[in-house]
Amino acid sequence: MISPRSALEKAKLSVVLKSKQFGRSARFFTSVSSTNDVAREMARQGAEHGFLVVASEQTAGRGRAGRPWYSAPGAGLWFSLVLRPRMQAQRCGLLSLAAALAVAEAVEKTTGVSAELKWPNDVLIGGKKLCGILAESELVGDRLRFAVLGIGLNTNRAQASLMPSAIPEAATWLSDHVHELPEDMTLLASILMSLERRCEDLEAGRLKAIIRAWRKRCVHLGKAVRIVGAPAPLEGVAEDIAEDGSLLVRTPSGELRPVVAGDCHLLRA
Ligand code: BT5
Repeated sequence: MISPRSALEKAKLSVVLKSKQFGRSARFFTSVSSTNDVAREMARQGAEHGFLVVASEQTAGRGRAGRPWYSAPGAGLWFSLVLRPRMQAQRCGLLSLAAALAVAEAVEKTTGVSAELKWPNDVLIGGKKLCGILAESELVGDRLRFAVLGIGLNTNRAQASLMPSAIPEAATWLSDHVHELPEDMTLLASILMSLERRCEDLEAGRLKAIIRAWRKRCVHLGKAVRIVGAPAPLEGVAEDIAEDGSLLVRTPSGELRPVVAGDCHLLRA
């Protein structure tokens, strides 16, 4: 459903957005199941690179591996972009890394609050999760047809109290850290512009710039971690992030193991 409020938000975005393509075409909804599902459908119908889908509320927002993503009305920015990047399908994993970096940069720019990164796709403030990213792609043979990049960023905790009781303890909201929240559309525009620049870096093969910026913000480099959800659980010291986006973990036996997917938990010990 598209409401008058959605139309107003869309108009506000068009005033502040200075991107080339990202968010130039957009659909705003009051409530959808998942903006990733809507964006995927639109991509199949031909939506262009940078097409934006925004919703005030998601009734079935999801994270990786089918995990739920709580997306109450007005409690955050819930949106997805259709991407048709000029890059090989196997590089798609880098999209969520680039996106997490872009969100951290935009949050800092609009609020002055430092944001950290946790491999592979979390943006944190004070060690708690502010934003999660879900990149999904559709292939034709081994060629990338399109990718959908979904971003969920918690803004207003007061609205989150409307959510089901199962709000994750490790979650945080921008409102926990700033006196005055930026306007949603100012924040969204800043994310879209930062994301467009980082996607251009990816397409041009400027991977070093992305990885260098990641290392600076990454909360667990040099620390003991446990990786779960990879083919087998793994413990060791998170030593570096490789140019293909994998996390390099030094195991107790001294071996350096690249991890391409999974969840990374900091070990206190
Ligand atoms: C993610 O998955 O972090 C990806 C989240 C992507 C959400 C966006 S919203 C727009 C678009 N449409 C969608 O349907 N999805 C995308 P993952 O790393 O698997 O983390 C999921 C875990 O984060 C859950 O199991 C919870 O523990 C936690 N979680 C759920 N909702 C949260 C929230 N609002 N804030 C912080 N943590 C949350």
